[in-house]
Amino acid sequence: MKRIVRIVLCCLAITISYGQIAVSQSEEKDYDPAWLRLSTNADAKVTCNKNSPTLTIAIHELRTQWMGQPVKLLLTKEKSIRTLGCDGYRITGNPSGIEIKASEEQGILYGAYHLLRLQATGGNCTDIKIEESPDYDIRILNHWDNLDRTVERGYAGYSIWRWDQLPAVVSPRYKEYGRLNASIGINATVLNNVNAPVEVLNTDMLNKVKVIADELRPYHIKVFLSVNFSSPAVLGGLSTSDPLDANVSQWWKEKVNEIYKRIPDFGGFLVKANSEGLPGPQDFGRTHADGANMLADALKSHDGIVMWRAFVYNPSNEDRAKQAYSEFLPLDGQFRDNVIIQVKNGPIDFQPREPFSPLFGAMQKTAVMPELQITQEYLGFSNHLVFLATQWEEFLNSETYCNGAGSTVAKTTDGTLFKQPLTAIAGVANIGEDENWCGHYFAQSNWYTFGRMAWKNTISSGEIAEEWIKMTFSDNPEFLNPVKEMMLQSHEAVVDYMMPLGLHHIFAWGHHYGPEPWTAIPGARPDWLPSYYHQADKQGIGFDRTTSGSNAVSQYFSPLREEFNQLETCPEAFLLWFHHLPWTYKMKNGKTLWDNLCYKYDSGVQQVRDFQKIWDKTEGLVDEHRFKHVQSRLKIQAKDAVWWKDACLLYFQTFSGLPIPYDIERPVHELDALMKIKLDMKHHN
Ligand code: GCW
Repeated sequence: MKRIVRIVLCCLAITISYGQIAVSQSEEKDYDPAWLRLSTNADAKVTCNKNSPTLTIAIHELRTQWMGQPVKLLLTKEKSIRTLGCDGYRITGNPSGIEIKASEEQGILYGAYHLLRLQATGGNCTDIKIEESPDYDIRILNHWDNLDRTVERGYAGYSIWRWDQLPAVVSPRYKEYGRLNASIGINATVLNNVNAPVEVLNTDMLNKVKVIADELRPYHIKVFLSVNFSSPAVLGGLSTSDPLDANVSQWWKEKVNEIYKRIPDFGGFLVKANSEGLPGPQDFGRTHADGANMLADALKSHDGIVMWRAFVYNPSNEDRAKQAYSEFLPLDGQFRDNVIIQVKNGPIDFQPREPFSPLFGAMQKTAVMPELQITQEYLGFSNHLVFLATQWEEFLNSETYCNGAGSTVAKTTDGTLFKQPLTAIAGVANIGEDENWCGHYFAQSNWYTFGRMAWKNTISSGEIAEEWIKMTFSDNPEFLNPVKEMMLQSHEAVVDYMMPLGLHHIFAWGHHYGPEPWTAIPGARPDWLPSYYHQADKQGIGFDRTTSGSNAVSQYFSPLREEFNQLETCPEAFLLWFHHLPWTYKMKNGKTLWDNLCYKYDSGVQQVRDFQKIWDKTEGLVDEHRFKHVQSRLKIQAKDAVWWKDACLLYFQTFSGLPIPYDIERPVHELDALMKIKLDMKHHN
C-alpha cells in the first residue's frame, strides 16, 4: 500500500513539474528515452482502415503524441503508393486533416514516426506533402554481443539480450529497442557477435531467439544470427564442415528449417569466415563463394539471405590494406543472388579516418553492402564525444569513379549504379544495458544517425545533428547552435588528436583506447603492430602505398589512383596513408610535415577545450543529470587528447629530432612515463 502511495505521489510530481508536455514515463523506467522523449497527452484523433499489431503501435504513438489535426492511416494498393515500395509512405495534410498512405503496414509505422519527428523538430505540420522510401532495403544493426552477455568492443555495459533469463523472462527493453529502431527506420538486427560460437545454433538458444523475434516483429525488425562455419562438425558431430560435402549442406538445411519453424520471418545469417582465426571454407580448400553459396541455398526457400563479410587479412607479405580486394574481387559474379558481401567502410579497420575500401565500385556483379562501426572502438569508446555523421557522410559521398564522375560509394551500394538484387547497410551497434543505452548521451546520436543515413544516404550531417538535438535535448537556439557546431567538428577533432594526416592504427596493444605508437611485441604479427602502419624512422613517416610502394593505389579507379599516387594531388587527410615522407617535407601551407603534425595534434586538443567551454555554457538549458554526465566525460576526453598529443609527438620526435613548435602547448608528460601506462581493459579487448 505504501508503495502504491509513493508511486502516485511520484506521478503527480512529474505531472506538476512538467506541465502539459510531460517527459514520458521514462522517469519511472530505468533507462533513458533517447530521442523519443515527448509524451504530450494529446489524445489525438487517429483512425486506420486496417488492424494489426504494427498498426496498433502507429496509432498509439500518434494518439499519445500528435498535437495537430486528425490523422487518417490508410493501407492501400493504389499504384502511386505501391511504387514507393514496401517501406515507403506518402503523407499529405492540410489544416483540417492528415493522411498517411502506404502499401504495407510498416510504411504506415514509418510515416507515423516521420510526422512525429516533424512535430518535434518544428517542421511545417499543416501543409504537408511528403513521399519517402528508403535507399537501402535492409537497414541492419550488428550486435557484437556474446552469449555470456559481454559485448565485444561494447562500452555501454552488458548486452541488452538477457540470455540468462530468456525465454521465460522478457525484458521490457526489447520493445523499447524495437520502438527506437523503428522510429529511425532500422528494420533488421543481428543479435550476436560475428565471432560466433557454435552454441548459438543450439535448440535452447533458438527458443530464446524466438522470443526476441516475437517482441521485435510488430516493429518490423527482422532477426538474424551470426554463425560459426564449423557448426556442422563441432555442434552437429559431422566429420567435416566442408561446404561441398553433401552431409554438411544437409545439416545446414535442417538447422535452417528448425529456425524457420520457430521464426517464420527469420532474416538469415551473418558470417565472418577465414578471418582473424575463425574457420571458413578455405580450411577445406574451398572459396568464400563456395561457403556463402552453400548457406544461401539452405536459406533460399525461406527467403533468407547470407551477409558474408569481406573483412579478411591473412598473415602475408601483402599490404593489409590490399587483402580484402585481392581475395574478393576474383570472386565477383560467383555468388548467389541471396548473398551480399559486407565490406567495412575502410580497407583496414574502422580507423579514425580511412579512405573508402576499393571494393566499393569494383565488385559490380555481386551485391555489396557497407559496414559502419557505430560503437567507438577506435574513437575513445564511450568516453569521447564524437558525432559520426560527418565521417559516414565523407565515406558515402566518396567518389569511386567506377562509372565516371558521380559514382559515389552510396550509389555503388544502393542499387543506383548496379542492379544488385539486395541492398543493405550495416552498423555495429553501440547499445548496452546502461541507463542511457550507449554509455555516453551523445553516442545515442550515432545510433540515430545510422538509422537516418541508412534510410537516406544523401541526408546531411547538419540536418541529422539538428533533428537529433531538437528531439533529444532542446530547440532553444542558445543550446542548439553551439552544440550542433560542436558535434559537426567532433570527428575532425578526434582525428587531429589521435591520428592526423592519414596516420592509422597506432593504438595500444590489447585495447584500442590509448596511444602506443611504440609497441613492440616479440613474435607478434607485424600487421598487428603500430610500426607496421606508421613506418617512422630517422628519414620520415608514413606508409608508402604508391606505385613504388605497396601499390594499393592501383586498386582504385582512375583518376583517383593517380590522385592518391601523386604527392601534389593526394588529399592531405590521407597523406601518410599513401606516402612515406621526410620529416622536413614542405606541405602546402609552407610548413614542414613535422610542424604540421605538431599543429594538428595541438589543434585537436584545443578543439576539445572549446567543446568543454561550449558545454559548460549550456548549464541550465539541459537537465542536471545529463549536463553533469557529459561534462565529466568531456574532462576525460580533454585529458586523453593531451595524452595522445604528448605520446605521439614525444615518440615521433625521437625520430625527427626536431623541436615542437614553440607557439603550441608544451607536453605535460614524460615519454618514459607514458610508455609505462598499461590500462586494465579486460572487458575491452
Ligand atoms: O576491429 C576488429 C575488432 C575485433 C572485431 C573485428 C571484426 C568482432 O578489433 O574485435 O571482431 O574487427 O570486425 O571482425
